[in-house]
Amino acid sequence: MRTMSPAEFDADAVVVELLDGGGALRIPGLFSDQQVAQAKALIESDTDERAITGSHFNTADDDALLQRRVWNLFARDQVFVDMISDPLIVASMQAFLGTDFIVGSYCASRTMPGFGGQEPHIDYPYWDFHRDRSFPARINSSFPLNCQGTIVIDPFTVESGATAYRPGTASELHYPTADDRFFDDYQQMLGEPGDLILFYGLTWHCAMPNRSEAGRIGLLIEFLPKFVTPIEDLLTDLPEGFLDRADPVVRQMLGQSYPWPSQPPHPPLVEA
Ligand SMILES: O=C(O)CCC(=O)C(=O)O
Repeated sequence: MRTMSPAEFDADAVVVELLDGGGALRIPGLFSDQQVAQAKALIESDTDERAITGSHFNTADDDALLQRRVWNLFARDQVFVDMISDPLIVASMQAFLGTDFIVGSYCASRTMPGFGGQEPHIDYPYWDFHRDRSFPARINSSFPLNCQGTIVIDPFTVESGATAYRPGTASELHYPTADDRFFDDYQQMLGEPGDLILFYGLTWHCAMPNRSEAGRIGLLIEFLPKFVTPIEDLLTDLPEGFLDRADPVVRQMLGQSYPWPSQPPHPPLVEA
């Protein structure tokens, strides 16, 4: 996986790496120790043994207990809003998905010791591409409809189950099957707390088993072009007045700059 330090950041080079290179890229040390510690404390508290008896965890489902998620981090705390608004993230997504990109999902995933790993997959909006006839004719990988971001909170190591991926698989739109023998040939997105990893969601990937003694937290972001419907309802649980107080880029991420569907007369967008 290519590493690009914040000092050598180049948004056009990010695009080339995601589309024409291996499909994944790491920007080390983007977030401060303080941000990481704050995020970690909040997610650990939301996913500790007491919290998982709460309504959104299905305690009858072992997988859900071993991969614990906290959804809609916009609504959780300002630290998460600050992290997703990092200028290097914004510049990367503007270059990759267009200036009016939006966020489709922003959650934390904490895999616990004993977690068995995920099936290899590709991400929304392609995640049911195994039903390929439900997609438009001749859909292809020539331009992106998704970018995934992982903010590393706990060390992403081989032992803790850093995300596995098969470099180069984004060049062809194909949902991985057993015949692709993903686990015969993969690399892992290793990272340190505070790193950002970007990858194109067409790249075959999955969370790996957590064989360490500790939880492994990553903040998982899904970015989309302006016209793709988000997978997660990010608006309903926002605190009162959140959108009025939010920075323009956060409002844009939450779809507030895109006026359609609308009531007639349908507004044309005017260049700002
Ligand atoms: O947590 C990971 O390593 C990857 C997560 C992922 O791909 C997913 O939840 O769809």
